[in-house]
Amino acid sequence: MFFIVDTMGMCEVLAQLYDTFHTYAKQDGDCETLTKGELSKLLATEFGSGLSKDAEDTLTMLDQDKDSCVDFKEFLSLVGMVFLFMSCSEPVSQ
Ligand SMILES: [Ca+2]
Repeated sequence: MFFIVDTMGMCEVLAQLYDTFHTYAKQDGDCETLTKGELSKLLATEFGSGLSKDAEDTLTMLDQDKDSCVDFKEFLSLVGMVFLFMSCSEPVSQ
């Protein structure tokens, strides 16, 4: 998902993020929020198995309104953290 950002405009990136969120959020019939199970599947599929083991901690961190689910706004916090991590992890070219 994140490797195609370089070739996409901002609107396309947001549309892709929205589509990805809803692909997982709709699995329990409520397409507006991710449950812990849906978040775990999203993390495993989109970020690799390492993060899926921490779904409970990730949900707690993202769940700003404490409703035990992650809405799209809260999901964007995760995306921002991943992009920040990726930008800090890239080697400095000279
Ligand atoms: Ca929430």
